[in-house]
Amino acid sequence: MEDKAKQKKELTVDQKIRRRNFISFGVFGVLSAAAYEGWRALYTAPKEVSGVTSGAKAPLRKALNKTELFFRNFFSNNHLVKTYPKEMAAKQVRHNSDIGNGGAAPEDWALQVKKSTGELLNITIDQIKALPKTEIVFDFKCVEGWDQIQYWGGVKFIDFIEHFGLAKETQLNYVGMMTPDKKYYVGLDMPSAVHPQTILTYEMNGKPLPAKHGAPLRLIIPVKYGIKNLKRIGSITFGNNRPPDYWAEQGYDYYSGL
Ligand SMILES: Nc1nc2c(c(=O)[nH]1)N[C@H]1C(S)=C(S)[C@@H](COP(=O)(O)O)O[C@H]1N2
Ligand SMILES: [Mo]
Repeated sequence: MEDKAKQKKELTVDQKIRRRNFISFGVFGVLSAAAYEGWRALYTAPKEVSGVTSGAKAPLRKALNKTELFFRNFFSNNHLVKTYPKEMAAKQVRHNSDIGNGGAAPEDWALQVKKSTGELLNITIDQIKALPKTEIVFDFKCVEGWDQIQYWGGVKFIDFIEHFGLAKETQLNYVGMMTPDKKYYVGLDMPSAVHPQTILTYEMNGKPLPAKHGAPLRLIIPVKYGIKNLKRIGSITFGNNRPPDYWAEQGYDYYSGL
């Protein structure tokens, strides 16, 4: 009697296992079909046709555009470097190393920009000064351990980008900048380069930029340490690989963010 009952019970357990298996495989099948359908929907989705991102599948592009919007908002609203009133800016501005800084007079200077198509732009200082001016007073920090509140003026890098038709280049990961003699150079991640406080600078304390501070054009990038604030910019390039970086080659942090 007891044995039979036990046998019956075991059978029930066995049946239960079989039923579980059936359900598991059923669920697996349904999910697989759904995944396949999802993939097919994406595969057959129309490509985005407009502008710089044409070729990407539209639903994917939509997600990317969302991400971009998120970052734009993130940087413009939540990650601005602290600024100060002009009265607090140092009158005697500190001066540091001058690798690659100096050379031909501003009249003989031109900024060379290499587009992703390979096309070269030669931009004069007057063309840059004709764009809307932005000023900033912030705490400049050098990795050597000093900092100073300084007052700079120029054109926002993002305004420069838009004016000279370089929007497509901002889809790439990095910006590289070099002195005209290529002796000092920096690599910048794109989000920091297009940050609203990143400025191509031609004024200091409301006057033309002095030679020792990088005339006629230097970079002021408040989200980075001083080492990235290249004096006397000669060329600008864009790419997905890290551009060479003078101090990173000496073992300093490539990102050098604050
Ligand atoms: N061309 C060039 N840019 C440069 C440097 C340099 O040696 N050469 N030094 C960097 C460093 S380490 C700092 S702290 C700042 C100093 O800028 P300043 O001389 O205007 O204070 O410039 C940066 N940009
Ligand atoms: Mo520095």
